[in-house]
Amino acid sequence: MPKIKPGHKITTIERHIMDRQADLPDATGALTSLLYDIALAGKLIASRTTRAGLADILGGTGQENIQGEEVKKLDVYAQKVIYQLNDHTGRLAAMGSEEEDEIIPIPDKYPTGKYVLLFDPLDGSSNIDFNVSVGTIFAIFKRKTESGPGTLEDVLQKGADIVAGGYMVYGSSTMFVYSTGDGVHGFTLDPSVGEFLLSHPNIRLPEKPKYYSANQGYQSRWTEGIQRYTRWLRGEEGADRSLSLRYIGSMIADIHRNLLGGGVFYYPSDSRAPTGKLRVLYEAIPMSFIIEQAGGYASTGRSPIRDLQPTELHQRTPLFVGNKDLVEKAEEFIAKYDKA
Ligand code: AHM
Repeated sequence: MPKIKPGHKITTIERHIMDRQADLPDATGALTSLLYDIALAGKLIASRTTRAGLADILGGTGQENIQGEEVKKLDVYAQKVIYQLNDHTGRLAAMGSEEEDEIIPIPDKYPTGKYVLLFDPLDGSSNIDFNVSVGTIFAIFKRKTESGPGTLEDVLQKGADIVAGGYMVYGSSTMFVYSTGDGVHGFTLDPSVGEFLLSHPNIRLPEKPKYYSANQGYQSRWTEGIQRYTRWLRGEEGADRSLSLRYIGSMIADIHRNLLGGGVFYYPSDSRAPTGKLRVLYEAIPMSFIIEQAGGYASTGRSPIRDLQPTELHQRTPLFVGNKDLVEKAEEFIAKYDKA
């Protein structure tokens, strides 16, 4: 696991992002500032999630979001923080959030910019009441239209076109993990000074994976291909190794662990959810980008996530993400046993 050695120089997230900007001759600083504001949102959200058991913010708001799931109060807070830090900066043409049914426009009184920001403000929020790690996921694209308010065309982009993405995980420590296409870098929040410090430079998936992560409670709903694949991961079906099962049920935490320990996370389609559960734009694309930048691979089970062209804001997809050989094996089982 890549970790900073004692005595290594201390790099703040601001320094790290700025150093990367210096390598790009035509950079205007907009992306740098955007990433920095996302990190700031992460600090604000972390300060609430770590006090979730103390404040009167647990439980639902009584509203339902577009997915029909109960909205937790911390989701609402996280959504507001990210929006308010980004609506007026002139860097964005529009935003999209898992918590909002429509594209989020930039208010008329503020200028628009060249990027769009898509985010899941608090992934895994059904776990908050149980003190389980949750997180924020984000994806940044360049707008497609020339100017004016951002449109659906600007936000419905393929993973292959992502400019930057990553996540913040609010766990035993808060981490910010991001990529701008030159590898994956992880920072740990030092809460005593409020700074994200580089703790995991150039993260690469370990070559020998340890874990497989899926909700095996749904096994009876899975196709034959997925059931056989799962048995293969457990050392059956002709496999020459077996992996340990780890499933938190909070995607960021599951994928983050597998990023550092090696493994595969999958949330397939099943007889009740024919398109899977996870959202293309807010979950699959950014998490797949991180894993691929760390040397892994992400697939729908039949084709690369990065080639998937979303046609709806809240589109869902089956997702297989992790070490390349493990994800390719899923594609093999699906191609062999499941009808397209
Ligand atoms: P959410 O948007 O309600 O937070 O749902 C997304 C979460 C993921 O973090 C996680 O991987 C998955 O739902 C768990 O689903 P399940 O409980 O069906 O295993």
